[in-house]
Amino acid sequence: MRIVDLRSDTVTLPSPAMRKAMAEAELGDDVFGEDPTVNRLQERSAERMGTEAALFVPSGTMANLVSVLTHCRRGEEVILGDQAHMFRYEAGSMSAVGSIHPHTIPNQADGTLNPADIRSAIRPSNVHFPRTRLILLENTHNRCGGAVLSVEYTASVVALAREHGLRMHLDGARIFNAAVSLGVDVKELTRNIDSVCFCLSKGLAAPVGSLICASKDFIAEARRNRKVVGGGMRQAGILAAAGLVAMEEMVDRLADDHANARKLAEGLANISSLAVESQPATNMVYMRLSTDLLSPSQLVDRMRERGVFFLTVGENRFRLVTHYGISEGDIDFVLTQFSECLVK
Ligand code: TLP
Repeated sequence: MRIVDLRSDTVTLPSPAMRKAMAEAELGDDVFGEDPTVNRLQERSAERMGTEAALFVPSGTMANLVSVLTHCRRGEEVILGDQAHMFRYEAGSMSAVGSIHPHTIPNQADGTLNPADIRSAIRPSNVHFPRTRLILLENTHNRCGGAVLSVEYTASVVALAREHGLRMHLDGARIFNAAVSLGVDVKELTRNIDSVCFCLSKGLAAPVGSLICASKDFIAEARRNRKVVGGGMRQAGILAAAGLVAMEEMVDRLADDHANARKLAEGLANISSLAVESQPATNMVYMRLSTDLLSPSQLVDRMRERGVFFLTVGENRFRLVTHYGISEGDIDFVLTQFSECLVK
């Protein structure tokens, strides 16, 4: 049976070139800093992001947690969007592990935080209040439709942070999708940000891993915090090898995923019982069911029987993600299945 899995770009499988690189990777003990392949990946990542150094960690969740632990002490505060992945989907890690206080403000539909909201969230010095330490942005913004934050917007929030003596962290799990969508070098989107993390295991299709990119001093401290949360890996070069291939070979092709997402959104918008939220800027399509002839869970189940997988991410809200494993032909197949399921 034909399966088209649109649940996430995390379901991507490594390319043949990645498997070959993994099999042949030069290895060492990375906790001693002696894995040459990990070291190469870290150097290459820092170069790409325009930072002094980088650190390989097992997941995007750990990349965000280790970054926030490195910026903030107990009781300090992070300003972030109420739709931020780190707030909604990372098991409350900053408070669970770090005793760090999340201060949420509303995300706008385009994934931005309103500068006026950021300003009013910054705490004055007062013994009653937590100390504000960090502002966190997410680019692309997952729950805001895979939206892209622009170079100008990002720079304006960096300037605001500087004005108030605050630090900036960017959850750039899909920062390469943003750069490809805007047609800019990724460094434009990370300029002057204190810490940026990105994932190898989403659209870039490597099996495991994320990078934290920042100054040398920050990375030295982050290495300690990675150890605290058990993220020090040994012969991790076997994973880093796939990551190096991902960075070389998988970035430009993200444009194909974006084109497939647009095609999917256009096709779904033509089906009267579906309401697509907006034209996708990257690889995510969000939609709702606009009929009560069947329930949201029935739609998911019936489409699953037809070989089309996607996620429910709200009461009547679905997410469909294009990626390396999805071809243009798969999009045609998916559209046919939706039409048949909803028309019959
Ligand atoms: N997002 C996943 C899961 O939440 C399901 C997905 O399928 O989109 N930041 C952002 C913006 C993310 O979207 C994710 C993963 C993470 C961080 C965490 O990365 P991992 O899964 O590697 O811990």
